[in-house]
Amino acid sequence: MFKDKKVVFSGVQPSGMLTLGNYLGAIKNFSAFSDEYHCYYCVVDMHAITVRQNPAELRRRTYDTLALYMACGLDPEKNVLFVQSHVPAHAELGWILDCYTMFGELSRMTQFKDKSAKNADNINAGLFTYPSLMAADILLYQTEMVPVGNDQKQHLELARDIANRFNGVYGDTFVVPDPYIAKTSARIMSLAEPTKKMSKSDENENAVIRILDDKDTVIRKFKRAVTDSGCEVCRGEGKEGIENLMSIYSAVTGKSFEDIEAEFAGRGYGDFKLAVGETVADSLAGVRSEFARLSADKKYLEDVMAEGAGEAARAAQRTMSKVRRKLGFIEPKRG
Ligand code: AQP
Repeated sequence: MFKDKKVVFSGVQPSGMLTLGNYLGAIKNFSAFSDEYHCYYCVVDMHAITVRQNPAELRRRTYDTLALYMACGLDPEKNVLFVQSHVPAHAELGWILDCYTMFGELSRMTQFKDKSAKNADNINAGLFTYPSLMAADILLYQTEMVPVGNDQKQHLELARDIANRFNGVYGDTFVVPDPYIAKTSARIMSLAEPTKKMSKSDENENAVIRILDDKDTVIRKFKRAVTDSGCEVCRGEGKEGIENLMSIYSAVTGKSFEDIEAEFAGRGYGDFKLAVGETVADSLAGVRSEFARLSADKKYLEDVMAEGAGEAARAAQRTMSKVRRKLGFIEPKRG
């Protein structure tokens, strides 16, 4: 499929119905790379089980996430779309990289601290070593660039450190990846608590816009969004709620913050919230209808998964042969 192109890799966990944060911070940017790069986009189900999942829901969300990738514009002819657990090399390299990742480094990861606080009864080893599996996901494909939201920046820096450490011991093995972080949509905040990131696993439905929410729901959630007691649409101390809505509106329309301030000068929050709601809902309408079409065809989704896993596994094997050789493992004879 690809020749002489640099590699892009990214993934999304099927840990809930995807949010506007996942869309604007990550998926919406994926298709921009499809022509110039070899793109691997993965549904990272192995990461999702670091938090307890209902098996039937995990299975359904894995299909749904793949369908959403395509509904958001990822053409399986131009991108390798696959499911992480279908390519066992992720787990294999994940273990190897665990042995090149320091306890102190993992202890400093803010996502581990946040998720341990949220899941105090299930602080498992996988939650702790999540970043070395994520490094494996990326390094397996000799990835140059990783489009992610701002919350993944720290994990990506660790992936770079792990790659450099391994390369330092064994000589050039892995490409050292760079993050690609969109400017205005890098961190979409919760509509209920605008100092907190919008997360798909948030239990408060009013805090989260789901990509598949219908128009009325989107508008209702934006109308309820927590703001402040003022009325001016602008950034400033204590205006995190309005700033979040401005970032969302800017990401969807391409307008600058100055243009948005001018457009809503003297019009109050009600008007602004309605405009954000309508604009977001309209921008997602095409994704919703395409998702409905694709998700009805399970056989097609399974064909895409199988094709993607085959292609990904071949690329992953090239890296694994190199890694095994460098480590001193005996390459197994293939029968
Ligand atoms: N609020 C956000 N703003 C911008 N980008 C975001 N991303 C997530 N939330 C926001 C980006 O979406 C991609 C996929 O995320 P993930 O599935 O790997 O897990 P996450 O970062 O932990 O996302 P969630 O929604 O918060 O999931 P849960 O609730 O399961 O933990 C990543 O590129 C991420 O940066």
